[in-house]
Amino acid sequence: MFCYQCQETAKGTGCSIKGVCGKTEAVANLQDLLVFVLKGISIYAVQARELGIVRQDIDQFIMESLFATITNANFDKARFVELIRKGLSLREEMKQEILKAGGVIPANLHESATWTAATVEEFEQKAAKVGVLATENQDVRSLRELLTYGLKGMAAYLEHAVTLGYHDPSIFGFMEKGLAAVTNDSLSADELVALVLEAGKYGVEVMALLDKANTSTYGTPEVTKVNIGVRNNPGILISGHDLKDLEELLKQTEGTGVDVYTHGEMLPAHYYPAFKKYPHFVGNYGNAWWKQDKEFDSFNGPIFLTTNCLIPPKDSYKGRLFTTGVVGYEGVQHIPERKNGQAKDFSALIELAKKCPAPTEIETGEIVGGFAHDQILAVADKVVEAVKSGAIKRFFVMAGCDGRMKSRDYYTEFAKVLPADTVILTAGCAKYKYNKLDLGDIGGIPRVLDAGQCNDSYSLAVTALKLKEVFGLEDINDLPISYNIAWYEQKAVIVLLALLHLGVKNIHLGPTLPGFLSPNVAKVLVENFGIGGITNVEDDLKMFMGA
Ligand code: SF4
Ligand code: SF3
Repeated sequence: MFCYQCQETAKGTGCSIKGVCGKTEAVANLQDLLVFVLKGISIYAVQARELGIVRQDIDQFIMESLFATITNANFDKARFVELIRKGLSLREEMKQEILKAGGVIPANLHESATWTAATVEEFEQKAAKVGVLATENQDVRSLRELLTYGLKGMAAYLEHAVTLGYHDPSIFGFMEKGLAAVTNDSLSADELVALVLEAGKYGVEVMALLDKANTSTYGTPEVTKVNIGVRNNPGILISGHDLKDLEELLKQTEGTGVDVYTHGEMLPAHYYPAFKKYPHFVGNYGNAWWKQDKEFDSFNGPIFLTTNCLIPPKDSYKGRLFTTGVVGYEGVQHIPERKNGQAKDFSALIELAKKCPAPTEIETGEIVGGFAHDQILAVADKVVEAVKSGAIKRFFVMAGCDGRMKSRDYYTEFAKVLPADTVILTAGCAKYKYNKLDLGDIGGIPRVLDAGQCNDSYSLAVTALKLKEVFGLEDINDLPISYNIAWYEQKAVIVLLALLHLGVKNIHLGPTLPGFLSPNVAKVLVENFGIGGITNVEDDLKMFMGA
């Protein structure tokens, strides 16, 4: 195996024996083979699209499969075998559609479009040969993987929008174009760079689509205080990013005496009006994903993972863990998909919850969030005034992911030393590094403004664009906004590419730069976009404040 798609990759260069995330060699290889098969399907899908043929089921298969390969989503070997089998058969169907429409299948297609096999042994043999290292040139490999990881993040966000009934054929089209492109040896480095940047454009579009899906379905996020303590009833803990799963769980638990708590990236669900009406939707339990091995233990009741980030479960709570959608882990109960428009069935979780003790309290108090674009724009006058009067000197976008590494304490320290006339704009699970610090407010504007999940980084971009307009500036980079972003998995890659597309420069990425950036590709990002890493709190603060 060789995997370097996330920030915690072994030695910053690549996991080659077992994933730091817990992914086994067998699963890592099968994920590579699945992506290989998706590339083959995409080669046909691009040709089919030119002939006016679109197969929605195939588009969605590609999207879901890409999502399943993101960090901490699925560790279940059998699931990948099943997806590879289905992929091979859909690839054949796509090919037949082209032939039926009078299309001609070109000779010398990439192997991903022609290779086929049926047994798990054959899959495993092939899987070991089609991974990241199959591309020999370091820079080409780096660009191909950068694009692929951006597509994985895009697929994840698109899946949430599609679940809520929001589609955009052009995003599917780009995903397939990108996957087909990474098989094309005749593309130059410049052409690959152009595709990476184009991914950023679709990154903005997919986040806008998801924003529309979420707000049209569940209302506009409101400034909300979220309880972080517990009550005495049994509870179900829901984690991940899928709001539809939450909606159905809340409906089915109503009146059962079972409370519902959020964990990790589900925290922002509390900001949506549609979920406020449930009195048994109690609060948020715990912190970011990587603390789940302790927090799932002390929660005492069933835990429901709707998307990443899952970590290999401890035996002490494995029997209380449930997955759904693209998430999976061998031996963990999986809630099946919706059929014929029917809701998922959560009765197993509810019955189990009733037999479990109430959660053990690990914290008390409240945190505040819900500062998505509408809320910030509603107080835009106040914000503009505060900037003009000098009460707010600078905004710091500190969005992205949290993670295990000790070096991420940097972000807590950084938040603590930021001058009192600065405001943090956050989104994603990165917020847990500073959302429980008492950083106060500036004339009623809290110093940590949480927009929501990582996809709500879009909200931060909308806010920046609006401020640019209000201040009558030509360039988004003339705003008093600095970007000190923490990344971990591939959704952060698409968020980064989206910000680059919007023209944001001088983004600092930490705690380390991606292992998949070759020195030359990193140089392109530094020279064209001023991307940088982080050093230490003191020096970085001086640098950001322009001292
Ligand atoms: Fe390693 Fe990250 Fe890949 Fe897991 S996802 S195998 S930790 S690089
Ligand atoms: Fe976190 Fe996994 Fe990225 Fe959605 S839950 S931000 S890491």
